[in-house]
Amino acid sequence: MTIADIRLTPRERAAHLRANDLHRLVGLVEHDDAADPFPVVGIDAVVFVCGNATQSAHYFVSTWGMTLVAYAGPETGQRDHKSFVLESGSVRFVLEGAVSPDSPLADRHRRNGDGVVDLALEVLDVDRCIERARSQGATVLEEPHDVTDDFGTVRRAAIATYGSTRHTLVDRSRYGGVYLPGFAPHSSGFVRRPGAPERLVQALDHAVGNVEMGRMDHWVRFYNRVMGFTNMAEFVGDDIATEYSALMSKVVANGNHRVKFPLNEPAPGKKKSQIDEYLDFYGEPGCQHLALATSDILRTVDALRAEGVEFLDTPDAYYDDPELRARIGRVRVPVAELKRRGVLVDRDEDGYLLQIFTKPLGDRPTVFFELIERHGSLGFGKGNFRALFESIEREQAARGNL
Ligand code: TYF
Ligand code: FE
Repeated sequence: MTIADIRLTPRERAAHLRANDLHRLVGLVEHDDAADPFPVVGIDAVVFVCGNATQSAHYFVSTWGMTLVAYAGPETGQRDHKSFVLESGSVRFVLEGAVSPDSPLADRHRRNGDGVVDLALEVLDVDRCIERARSQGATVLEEPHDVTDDFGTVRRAAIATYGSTRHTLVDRSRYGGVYLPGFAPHSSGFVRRPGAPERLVQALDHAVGNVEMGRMDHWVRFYNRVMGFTNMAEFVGDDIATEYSALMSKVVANGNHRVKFPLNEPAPGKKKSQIDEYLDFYGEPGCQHLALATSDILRTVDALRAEGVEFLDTPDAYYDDPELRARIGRVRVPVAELKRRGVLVDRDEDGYLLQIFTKPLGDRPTVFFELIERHGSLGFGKGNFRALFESIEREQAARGNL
């Protein structure tokens, strides 16, 4: 079997992605599902709670070039809240906002602000995964059950992870509808103006969780035991924690590497950790950032900046450092092009990657996005941690939280 033979999801095929594209974009690899106790196909959807999902949907369409594909709300019989389903390449976001003042989502938003409530996973066998999860001590939030409409049946269940975040498990092998039963296809109403950005990102590379001090290894073991995820090479240990930033980080991944979950915890340092700032404002552990893979980070950053998206700045000194220049070597564009935009570069034995980080997306200093363009490297930008964390800390200080 070669990479070209890897089975793609219908959504990936609909997005005209090939296995080789996904290998390049997110490091997709071959994997034997038969030997896996908890075979995960990939991330089914990232579900957000929003203070105003109606307006956030406009933002993701007009600014991030996503496409609105489905909707559920009072008009479709879902009286409690509105749900907007947006896609870009194989990325799927679901934005949820309370309609009823009694909606649990209103309480959730009061607590966390805008944030990720669910990292839903597409799996091959919901019942088998739940059995495995339960036997390993996971909290089952929803038992396996079928949901059906004219387009078929989806089998679902859910387990709890860090904070109030959940992993809904979805088997959509018997379903042909646009998202889930209860959702209506949506194509009108959000008309893209000519020249507006379109499909700026192609895939979800990783989703990072921030957990409390001393809890990182607990959650690494949770993903090891419950989901059979393995630890990726890139760990950030005491060196990073003590020298210039107060955090520790480890990464777990599923067998095919479509799902990569770095987990951060605050570490004692001279200053208040950026992870503590997140925990203070989110109110509990939660998803810190989503890394979105693009095949052209320069075009993507330019388009987003033109729409008003703000990125962390990188000082010129980063690009002028001879040590870094030597380590980076040759990349696909002149370094001046990266410098102009503040795009970071990291290289390891497998290749290099380009990355840049947005400022927090909502009102609270919590969730943000990363753009990543991989060229062989399967890392997470470890070489950039110093420059990145110094930039994050400048923002943290500007907010009065350092
Ligand atoms: O996902 C990662 O590991 C990188 C770097 O607070 C990173 O994107 C790590 C911790 C953090 C911000 C970025
Ligand atoms: Fe990241």
